[in-house]
Amino acid sequence: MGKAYRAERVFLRDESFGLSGSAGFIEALKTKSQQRSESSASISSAPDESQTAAQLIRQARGILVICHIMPDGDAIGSLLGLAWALHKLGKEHTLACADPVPDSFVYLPGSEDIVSYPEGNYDLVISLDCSDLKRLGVAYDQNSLRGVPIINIDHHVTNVGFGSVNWVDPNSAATAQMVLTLIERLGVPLDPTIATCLLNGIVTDTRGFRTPNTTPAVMEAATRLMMAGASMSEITQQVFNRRPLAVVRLWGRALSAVQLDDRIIWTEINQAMKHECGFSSDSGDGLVGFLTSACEADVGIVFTEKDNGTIDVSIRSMPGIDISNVAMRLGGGGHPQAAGCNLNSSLAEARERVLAELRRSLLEQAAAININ
Ligand SMILES: [Mn+2]
Repeated sequence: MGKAYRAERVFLRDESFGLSGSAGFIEALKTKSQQRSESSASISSAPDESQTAAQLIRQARGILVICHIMPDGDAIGSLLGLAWALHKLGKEHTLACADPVPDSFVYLPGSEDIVSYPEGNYDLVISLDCSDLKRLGVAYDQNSLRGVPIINIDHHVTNVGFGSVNWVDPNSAATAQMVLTLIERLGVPLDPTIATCLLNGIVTDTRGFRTPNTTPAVMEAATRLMMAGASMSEITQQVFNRRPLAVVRLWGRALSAVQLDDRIIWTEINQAMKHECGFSSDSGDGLVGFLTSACEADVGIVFTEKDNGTIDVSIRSMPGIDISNVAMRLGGGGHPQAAGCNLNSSLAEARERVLAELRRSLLEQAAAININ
């Protein structure tokens, strides 16, 4: 039994908090996080940043567009959606991502044009869906790009503002939603290709319109993209309903070894498991969401040993519990309910560090409600 368990029990037993069980605990955390997101709305960027971004793009001659390492559907969708718009504007551009495009997103037009090591002369860098410069990985070469202005377009609450222009909007459900605004500012008409890439970003980051940040504005953006020719059913089929047998087998192995303690559920994937299941890439996305669907858990974690020996940590939480700060303290980032980091350690060390940090954070969050 860890400290978080004991603290939560003491906390729930004290009726002065007016809570009557774990539902009350989550409700109280939810109110707290809503207050936080309301206050963060005032620091989110003014619409001016999108105008500045559009202006810089119009003036640029060679543009490097980059998304974060271990790209997800929003990173790839935003990258390609913007690329097709730049193509229509006749702008020279290169698309870069340090890691390969995951199998689920190879269907997006242009995915084969993304390179790991961009070569060329650029007078503008656009970073998409990335919360800090380190997460651009080898795709961003500090030496050759020294002095080149960076437009940082992102919706992560953990964004550190590393750009020359920082358009960071945590109220957007996906970076693709912001890229849609940018494309409209640039006056580029939508077409089915651009729309499919952007809708892919919105559908994946909202887990199929199921996350708490799925606002009417998100639905309105999705409607516009469908009206421009994107097929919701095809995207959903591609990104959620199909996976290789090797992945199904790997999930089976990982799920049979699942651990639960203090309403935290976790499992691990090591290199040997991947080899035995015939799994060849690093993309195990989706498992952590499934894990966190267990009624007995509030937080789910998957530890994956990558081919390069580092440990990828993927964390999800129930609405009302913020795990982005845990990921950030460990050098990663993300959203209140979906975050991650990459640790240079063994699987066992990563597990101890993350669980300790997470338990500390859950205690702090419980204490914050206690005070208010
Ligand atoms: Mn995103």
